[in-house]
Order: sequence, then structure tokens, then C-alpha cells
Amino acid sequence: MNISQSSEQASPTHCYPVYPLIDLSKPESKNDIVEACEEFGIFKVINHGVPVDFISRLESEAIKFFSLPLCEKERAGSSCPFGFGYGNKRIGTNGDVGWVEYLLMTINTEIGCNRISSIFGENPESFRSAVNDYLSAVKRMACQVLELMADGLRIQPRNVFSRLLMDEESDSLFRLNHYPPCPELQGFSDKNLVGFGEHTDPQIISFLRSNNTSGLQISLRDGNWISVPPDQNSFFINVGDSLQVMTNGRFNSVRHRVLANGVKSRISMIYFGGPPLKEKIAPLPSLVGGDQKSLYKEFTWFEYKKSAYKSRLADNRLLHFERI
Ligand code: GA4
Repeated sequence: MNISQSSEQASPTHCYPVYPLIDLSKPESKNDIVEACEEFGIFKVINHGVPVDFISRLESEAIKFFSLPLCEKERAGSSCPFGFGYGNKRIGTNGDVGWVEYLLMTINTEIGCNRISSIFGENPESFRSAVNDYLSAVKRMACQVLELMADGLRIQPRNVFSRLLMDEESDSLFRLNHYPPCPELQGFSDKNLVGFGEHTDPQIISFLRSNNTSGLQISLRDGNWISVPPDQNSFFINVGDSLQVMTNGRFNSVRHRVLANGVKSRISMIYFGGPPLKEKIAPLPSLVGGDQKSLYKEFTWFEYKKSAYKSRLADNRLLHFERI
């Protein structure tokens, strides 16, 4: 791919060590989580309880998969309208491109499972079990984090957010991304190539883990971009649009992007926790009233997802759902 075709010129970045670090083994972390979601919409967690072995098994499966010849990876490609399966450079279905290849999987449906078997033609079982073990541990952590969040916001019941991800109809996704090193960037510290363009995640919350290669950046409220130093032993958790709505704008669905690297491969794995399709998303009653007017119209997750998949990556998807 030609750099000049694929890279939108990324705006200048700053590198402050600012994003919050949360230790999940400390019960008082609930207040820090709320503060982090208000201020940044992203935080890093340690003592997350996801076994190192689950992480390294999945990372090796991912490396094995991305090392296959293109034609074999393409066997996991899909004709599904939402673009599940293997993807290369094209992101979504509306013309976005990036310096990335990926596997996108639904989690709770048969379709997701069937695709996994077609993805690892030779060895589906080891791949499937690596994904399942990893996801069951990440979901446990997700539940803990979302309940701490409700506690920190003083909202009852404390499963108000976590029940949406634990529901057996939860519309959650899992994504493995591979950002290959781009030789044309080597030796040019001033050149940027967009791996995955700026966007917010439409779901409730996302749990990202990567290898030790940099690339992730977040946009601060003032519009400046900052780099998030990689940490392969931690998780980065970010607020999605649906959680921004449920908290009536108190939490910030963080705009983020990934820049490609000239030398090292970046591998990331992201669990996107989404609600069931029929779930109504609206500001929680306890967060509106008095001075706090509801900022968003109610919508079902199905409606929001449909509108998100018609948008371009960088669009502000919540605009259509704001109350005027
Ligand atoms: C961003 C978050 C997830 O990666 C994703 C992405 C999806 C895709 O890659 O197909 C979208 C993007 C994401 C938001 C707007 C639409 C849909 C690409 C795109 C242009 C899987 C998701 O759910 O929304």
C-alpha cells in the first residue's frame, strides 16, 4: 500500500504520562474509575485477574494466523454485511482504510462460532479454546469493573451496566488486530501512517490488550492527541458511546486511533462489550432530573448499531441522538 494513499495526515501528538492507572485489587478503585471515565474515558488496569497463560496462548494463535499466506487468511473473510471474518486494510463498509489486518468475531452467536472453525482450518480447536478461555476471564473482569463503576456512581442495582454484557443475548464483539511494520516509515520520525483511523467505539465499554508495540493514541477534550505507552501486562479500558449516553454525558466516549510503526508489529486484542440488540439505551433515571436534563433520545442498540454501520469511522455518531 502506498503511504500517500493511505495516511490521512495525522495531527501532531503530545506525550504526557496522564491517563489513570487503576489497581483492581483495591476496593477504593471505584472512585478512581469514575474520575477516569469523566476526565479521559480511558484507564489502564493492573491486577486484572486474567491469567498470563490465557493471554500468551491467544497471542501466539493470533501471530500464527496473521503469518499465514494471504489466500489462507482470506478463507476466513466474509460476505456478511457487517464485515466479520478476516479483513485487510478496509475497515467497515463505507470506504475507510488503514494499515491493519484483522479478525472480527461475534461472540454469542452461532455465526461467530462457525467462523472460528473456518478461520483456523488446520487447528480450529486450539484457536477456539484460546479465544474462549481469554474471553471468559476478560468478561469476569468486565463485570467487576462495571459493578465498581455503578458503585462509584452510587447507582443501584450495581449490575445496571454489567447485566447488559452478561445477558446471553449481549451483542459483543471480539477483534484481533495486526499492524504490520511499514518499511516506508523507517528512519522518518516525522512521518505518520494511520493504522486505524480516529473513532469512538459504539458499544458500552471496550477492553484492549496489546503486545509491547506503541501506536495507540487518545484525543483529549482540548483536541490534542496523546500517545498511550504500550504495556503488555495491563488492560486499557475505554468508555463507548452507549455508556456515554447511559451516564447522560458524564462519562466520555474517548476518541482514539492507532498509528503504524516502521519497525515492529503491533498485535492487539479487543473485547467490545455490547448490550442485547433489543435493549433500550437512554440516560439512567438516577442521572437525570433537577438541573440535569436528559441529553440524549432513547434508542435501541439495534437502531444505534444500524446507524453506526452506515457512518464513516471518524463521524460523531451520537450527534443524531442528541436532544436539541
Ligand atoms: C469501531 C469499534 C469496533 O472496532 C467495530 C468497528 C466497526 C468495523 O470495523 O466494522 C466500524 C467502527 C467500529 C465504527 C463505525 C463503523 C463500524 C467501522 C465503521 C466505519 C467493530 C464497531 O463495532 O464499530
